[in-house]
Amino acid sequence: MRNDNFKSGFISIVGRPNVGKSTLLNKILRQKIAIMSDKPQTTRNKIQGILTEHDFQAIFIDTPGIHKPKHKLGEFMNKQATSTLGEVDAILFLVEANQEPGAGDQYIADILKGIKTPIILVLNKVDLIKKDELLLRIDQYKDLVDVEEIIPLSALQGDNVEVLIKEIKKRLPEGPMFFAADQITDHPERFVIAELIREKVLQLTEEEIPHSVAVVVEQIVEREHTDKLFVSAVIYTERKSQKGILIGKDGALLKEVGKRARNDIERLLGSKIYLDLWIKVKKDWRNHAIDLRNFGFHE
Ligand code: GDP
Ligand code: K
Ligand code: MG
Repeated sequence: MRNDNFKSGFISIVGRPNVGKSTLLNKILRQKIAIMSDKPQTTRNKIQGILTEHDFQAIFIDTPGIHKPKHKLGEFMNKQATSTLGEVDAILFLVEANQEPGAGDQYIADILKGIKTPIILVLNKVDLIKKDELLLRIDQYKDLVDVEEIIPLSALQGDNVEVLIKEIKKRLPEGPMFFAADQITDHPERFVIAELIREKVLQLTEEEIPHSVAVVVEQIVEREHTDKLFVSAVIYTERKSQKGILIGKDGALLKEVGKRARNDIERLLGSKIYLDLWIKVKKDWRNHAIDLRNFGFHE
């Protein structure tokens, strides 16, 4: 790949809960992955998604503390948010076009006021309103904070998302490819979670089973109308007989694996989860390089 004039940089997406941040990110990343939650995380500046095109790479990062905290952590959280937002190349401030500005929007706007980073105001959910209503909303939102650009769009339907991507690209400085072109997230939790599940299988089985098992976490997604994260994983075995053993009498063994793993995963993610476990037979997976790569083993 030619690297002359390649651009790269970091983008924060902020907005109160349910304005459509996750939906927008999925759309920007062309729904290759469902994106993780904004549940409390120990890591700062968590990478949520990476968009790479031939001439740029935009890295979307999570901003800790941008949701109004319920406890007295307020000031500390605000400082964290402020320093992160000051370091990125652009901020997408998402609001809902079908509603007037509320206290949640104001809270975020107040944090943004002290920050020099260019802000793009994204009026999401325009599919829910009429055109004259949009003009009114633009008028109501434009004074919340100084913005460089106002982009009405529908994250759900994808309208105008390409325009937003162009605006993002404009604000990226020249820079290297930080991540491989096919990498869309840096989500080490996936691998840790897979290992936790495999560990429970090892605890609960004997003999040949442990060596013939591989675990792949397929999804870690936020579900609407629930606080739980939905985690789905597949336990691969090499033979049908092993699948039977792993399921156990009336499904008892698999249930126990799930129960133990769920506890650990909840602690890891700091969030309640729903764990969806499947067992699949994949003959000789250990001998197939391509499978190994899919399972997250790299030379
Ligand atoms: P987040 O909490 O900011 O990450 O919001 P989500 O992405 O989880 O979206 C919250 C809700 O708004 C979901 O039910 C989405 O389907 C819905 N939503 C997101 N974007 C749009 C949009 O452009 N139009 C409509 N009608 N609904 C949307
Ligand atoms: K949500
Ligand atoms: Mg979200």
